[in-house]
Amino acid sequence: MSLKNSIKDEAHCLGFALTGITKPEPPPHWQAYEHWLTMGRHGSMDYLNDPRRVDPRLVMPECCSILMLAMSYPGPISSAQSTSLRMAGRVAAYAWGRDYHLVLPERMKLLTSFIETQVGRSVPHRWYTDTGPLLERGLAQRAGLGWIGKNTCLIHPKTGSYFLLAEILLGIELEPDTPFSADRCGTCTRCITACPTGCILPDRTLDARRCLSYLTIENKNEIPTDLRPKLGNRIFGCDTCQEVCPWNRFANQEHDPDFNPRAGVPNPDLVAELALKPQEFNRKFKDNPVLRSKRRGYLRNVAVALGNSGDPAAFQALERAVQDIEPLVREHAVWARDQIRGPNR
Ligand code: B12
Ligand code: SF4
Ligand code: SF4
Repeated sequence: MSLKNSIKDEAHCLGFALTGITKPEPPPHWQAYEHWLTMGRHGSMDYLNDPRRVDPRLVMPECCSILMLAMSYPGPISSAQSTSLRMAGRVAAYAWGRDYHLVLPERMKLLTSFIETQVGRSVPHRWYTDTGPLLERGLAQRAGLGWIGKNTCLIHPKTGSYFLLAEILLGIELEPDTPFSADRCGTCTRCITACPTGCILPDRTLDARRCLSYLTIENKNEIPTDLRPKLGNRIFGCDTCQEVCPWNRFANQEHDPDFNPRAGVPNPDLVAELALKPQEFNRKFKDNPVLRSKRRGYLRNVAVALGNSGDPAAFQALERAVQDIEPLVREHAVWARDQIRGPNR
């Protein structure tokens, strides 16, 4: 078996659903990324403004090949989106289990050791999953993992889009795979119609400043008041543009067990979440992606979701949160309380 095929086989054994090789050249459509930055559509994510993102050789000059990898997580269609709770929140499916920033590097470490054993010497390498200055979707498309849909997600015809990307930059030559050149979106526009804030743009990018994933995770400050009602009961991330995608309906639902939903994470009781003390929050979300939003970001979102419920049963919990130790939580709790009782009483 060729080195490339044995690496791919090992990657599958380690839980990667998709694999592909590409060259360390600027990804296709990198101009779209530069235009996106110029328009300020990245919001406060200043780390994205990094010239290395358009050229992987600036990240690792001795890189000869990039091994692109994808690992599946359970899609919201497959399990726990239904709940009998009166006021339940909704957490994006990628964040139901163990944090992928922990899971994927562990597997890439094992894969790199395997590669070095096969080659018989140490191989210069770097691995990333969301953590490096690379345009992962563009590189994955060129490595043959799928196409970039109108919702801007990378989609594979059999695996759908509920997966996370990672890559190992390698100092060895491997034959590149054929890019995934087809566009399987066709005339479909479901994601554009379903997006609650209308932030999906016609050039396969989106205005992150209006995306609920950005507003509930990356944004560390106040959520603009006109967008708060759009959150509905989403308290961490948003899956809407993937949930409506027909390619996810028939996708293979196998996923890595590390991403199995943890009890109380996918659809938590909003009133209970708003009462989480700092230590309780840290304990509940240990090794889970929600931890990265910190208690103040998470409770900010929970308060907005309770306000959006319009349910008087949320009133007392919000009254308590108006006294929270975090100013960010207090401000959103005041807004949410006013959604329920009206502002002037
Ligand atoms: C910043 C960021 C975000 C931002 C902005 C997202 C965006 N669409 O730009 C926010 C916070 C909103 C976000 C949200 C989410 N994210 Co995010 N995010 C990133 C990050 C760190 C950078 C993306 C980026 O550079 N955006 C700028 C745009 C311009 O670049 P791009 O997304 O790569 O888009 C390409 C297309 O626009 C394409 N293009 C432009 N014009 C054209 C024209 C044609 C014809 C074609 C084919 C392509 C094309 O070129 C661009 C450059 O290659 C990546 C990791 C990484 N390092 O790449 C993860 C990443 C994209 N996110 C990921 C995930 C899982 C999510 C969420 C699903 C999480 C959630 N459930 O809430 C949502 C999905 C929202 C969505 N529809 O994109 C995964 C995506 C996996 C996949 N299957 O695609 C990634 C790859 C992380 C990872 N390692 O797995 N994310
Ligand atoms: S993640 Fe939600 S808000 Fe963001 S583009 Fe998709 S549907 Fe719209
Ligand atoms: S919902 Fe339709 S248009 Fe949007 S990404 Fe999926 S197939 Fe493409």
